[in-house]
Amino acid sequence: MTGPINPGGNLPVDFRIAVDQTGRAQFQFFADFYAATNASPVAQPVGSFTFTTEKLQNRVQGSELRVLGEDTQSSVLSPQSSFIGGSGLQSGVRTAVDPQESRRMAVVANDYASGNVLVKYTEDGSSWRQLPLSRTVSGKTYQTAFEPAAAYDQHGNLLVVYVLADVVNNSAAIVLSQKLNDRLTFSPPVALELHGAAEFVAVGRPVIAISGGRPYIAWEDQTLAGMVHHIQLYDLAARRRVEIAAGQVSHPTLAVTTTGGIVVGWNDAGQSRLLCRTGATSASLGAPVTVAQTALGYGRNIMAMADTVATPNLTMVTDATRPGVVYGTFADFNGSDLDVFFTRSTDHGQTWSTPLPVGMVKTGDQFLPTLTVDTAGFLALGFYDTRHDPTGETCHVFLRRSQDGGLTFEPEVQVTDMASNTSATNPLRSWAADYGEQMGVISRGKAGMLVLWTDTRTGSEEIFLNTVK
Ligand SMILES: [Ca+2]
Ligand SMILES: [Ca+2]
Repeated sequence: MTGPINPGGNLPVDFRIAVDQTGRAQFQFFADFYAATNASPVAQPVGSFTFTTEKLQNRVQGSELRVLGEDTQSSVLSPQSSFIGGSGLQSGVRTAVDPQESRRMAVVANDYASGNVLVKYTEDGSSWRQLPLSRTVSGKTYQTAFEPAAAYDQHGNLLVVYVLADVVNNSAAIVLSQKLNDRLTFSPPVALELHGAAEFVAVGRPVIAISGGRPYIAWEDQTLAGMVHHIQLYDLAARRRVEIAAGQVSHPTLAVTTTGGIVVGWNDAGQSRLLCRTGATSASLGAPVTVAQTALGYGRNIMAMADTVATPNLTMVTDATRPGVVYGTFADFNGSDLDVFFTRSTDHGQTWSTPLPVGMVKTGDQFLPTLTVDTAGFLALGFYDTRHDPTGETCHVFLRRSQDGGLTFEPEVQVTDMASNTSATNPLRSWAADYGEQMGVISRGKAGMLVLWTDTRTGSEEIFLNTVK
């Protein structure tokens, strides 16, 4: 461009860059500026500039670019507030965050009054939209939907897996529904495993993780005749289902690497050990290896949960900033109460470190842990904890964070300012699910963490949220 610049004046410069509609990755461009004076037509360099940008959404082609460093906005949310509430019980929260745009997040939970799975998602980190997912698959509408889990793929599409079941006739399905990046609604669910009433097969606890554009889903199923349990893995891109384990097995967890590698973990309750299988693809998974021995078996009764047992609840995640590293967390019985442990692998889950306790205080029961790692490599680990209650009946939620890949942890943070109670002393608790087996943590680098848990303070169990900087 050309134009006169008077002494002390300025000349606005603008330029346009076209971005592929599917391109969501960060990119940089470089510009060198030259100026020439009237006296000397030879251009002299003025300066070199580097711009780092990313495209926020695919919705409008070629617009909404922003310069990194301007992202000082963080979620403005009232602390200790109900996030997914309403009449009846809400629990079983899980979370997902878009790996390329951490302001795009989703929270999924059970809503027992309606029998629906609820999804609440945000595109900008501040305004949220909530909707129920369909209970109809293959022309049949089921009585209840529950146990959702969610993940974003590299295009920004949001995938949710959950269970559909008819209690009266034992028919059940594992289904998948997805919201495309630029849509407001979810697709009708498709069944990954479906059993009619006469089959007497129960399915549950689906988990989902996406790697290199390949969604993987794991779940457990159980033939009621003979009580044989299986851990199943479904490779959506290959349309391949793999039976991972059989026996007294439960609680699958799934971690994937950025290069497509898979780690599937589960509780081998019959042998009181946590196992995993790992491989470069779903067709090349190795033999089971031991993540940790436990003293919990399937689980153990604790005062804080009157109706369900505290299980190890193994959760595994990979760290995209540290190739080959996988983290695991689980609860175990120490002879008098429960503690939460952390273990890590540096070889894609082939071998695991000696588990170390996570809580800075081991008094009381620490249980139902969850673990997350963000794209900056910040690791956050949350759990329920009865330490403040000598009776072991009421719980708070605690959080610990590591910025060095789990080698050291920052001091723990108490997330809750009021205790919750799903012990026998609370007649308004969830008599079926207590806390619903899950809590949720989203880590967003230096923007902090969102912690979601099941809270009973209002007298009508619901999902609460707090932000931790
Ligand atoms: Ca303890
Ligand atoms: Ca409620």
